Amino acid sequence: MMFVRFDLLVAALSLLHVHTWLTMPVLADLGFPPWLRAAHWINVFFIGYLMRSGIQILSSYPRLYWNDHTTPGTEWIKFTKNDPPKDKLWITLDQEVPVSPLIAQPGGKQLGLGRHWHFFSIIFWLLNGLVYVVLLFATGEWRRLIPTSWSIIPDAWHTFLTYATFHLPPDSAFHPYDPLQQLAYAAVVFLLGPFLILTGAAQSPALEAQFPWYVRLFGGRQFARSLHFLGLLAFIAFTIVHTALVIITGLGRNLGDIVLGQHQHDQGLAIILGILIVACILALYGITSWLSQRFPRAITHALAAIYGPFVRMMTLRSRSRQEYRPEDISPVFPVNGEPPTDPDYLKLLWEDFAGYHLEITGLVKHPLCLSLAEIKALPKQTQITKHDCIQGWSAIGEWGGVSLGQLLERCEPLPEARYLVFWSYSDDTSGRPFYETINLALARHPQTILAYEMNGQPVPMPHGAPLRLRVETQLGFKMVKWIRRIEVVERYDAIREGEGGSREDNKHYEQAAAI
Ligand SMILES: Nc1nc2c(c(=O)[nH]1)N[C@H]1C(S)=C(S)[C@@H](COP(=O)(O)O)O[C@H]1N2
Ligand SMILES: [Mo]
Repeated sequence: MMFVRFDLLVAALSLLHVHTWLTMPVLADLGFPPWLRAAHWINVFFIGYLMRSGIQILSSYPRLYWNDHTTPGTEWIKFTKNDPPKDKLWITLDQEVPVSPLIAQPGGKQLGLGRHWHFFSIIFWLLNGLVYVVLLFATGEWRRLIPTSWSIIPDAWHTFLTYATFHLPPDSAFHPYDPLQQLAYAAVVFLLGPFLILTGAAQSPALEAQFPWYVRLFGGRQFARSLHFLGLLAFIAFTIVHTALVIITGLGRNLGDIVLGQHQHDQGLAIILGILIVACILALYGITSWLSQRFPRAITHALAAIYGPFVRMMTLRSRSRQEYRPEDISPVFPVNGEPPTDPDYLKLLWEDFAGYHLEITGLVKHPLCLSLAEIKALPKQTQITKHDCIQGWSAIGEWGGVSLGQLLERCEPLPEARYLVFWSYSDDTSGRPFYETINLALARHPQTILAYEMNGQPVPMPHGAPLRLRVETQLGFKMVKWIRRIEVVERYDAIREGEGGSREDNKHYEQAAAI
């Protein structure tokens, strides 16, 4: 998708004489060609999904920050009154708020599904946008959109004053757009759109692991998240003003243009068709939200099947790593996941883990069983990295432990081995042992470690004592805490619900959580 050769595409289009029919009706009579009208409504459809699923994602941690520590109390805006208690252990999952399906896709506390809808829509929104921009330049339609003279600025100001004093510009001001409209549309297409793409990408842990400088350009992940949210607000504001002006300046005439291609056509018909299109779009949001709530697993699989290949295409395999400075370490590192209540674990905790053993079994030549002392005697690796929770918060910490790749070298996975299953002493939200899987490539990433130290101290109990996984290209939920044992397997579909982990089974998160 990223490798589209615009020059070749444009050349191919002109060879096919697409040029001639695409521009019909020609610019001179100010009609809108069919491709442009289609692109407009496809855009509306997917932007709606993006806004709705964006609100869904935000609601799982409805606080925004200008710093990557997301220290409680330092948010610049929040959409919840449920502040974390100061006097007892709280987990970030408690911060999630349910949202109405009227404004969110699919509504409720469905972060996992919200993300699937977001990623699915991005693909089609981008493809539609690409086709639109290519055709815009291939046909000369761009001349309507992109200002070619600086006089657009005073002209737009003049138009603004006209609207602001509750007047309408004269018909002669529309070519077919008035200067303010042209400027606003051009800014939305060529500035706001790209801005949302870039700030969205800056929130991906895999991207940050490969290109830490890129995320730093935006002042960090939380800065990017806040900017992404402001972009959403800008889009909502644009949608409101745009719709209002479409109605005020002549609904029949405007819908005539964007539905039928010509405002001279039957305006009554244009209004009926326009309302029908909008009603269909809204109905599809409703139906797909309902289906997502009713059949979450089927919808997850369907959406992931569509966007998965695109995500895999962009999967980052780089060896490069995050390395923050000691002064970057967060003052408070939030906790997520309820600690174990298993008597075996409590006994170990009581004895300061003297009796703890880590087992690595399954498809390996040499199964391992190591005490904590034996693990600590192995070469130690430390790293200062940013933890990205799927809910939206982040924190920087220093982790010390043993390279998982080295442990794998010692136990030698068999040729059919593909995944590692991490079993925890704690329970997940379904009341069964928490587990997660990662593939061998992730397990062998140079920054993947089993950590027994956090910020220079033994890992505190809430953060996963005595041993927790760190896999820095993934979202937080993959990093199993309170590890009981590791199993090497060929496939995970026979384990529990078969989705590849507790969060995948219960909350429909994705198995490879790199974004
Ligand atoms: N056993 C277990 N491990 C877990 C979880 C959990 O609920 N149980 N939560 C995960 C999630 S969602 C996150 S964000 C991180 C949080 O790690 P922290 O508590 O050290 O911040 O742990 C992950 N590991
Ligand atoms: Mo998380």
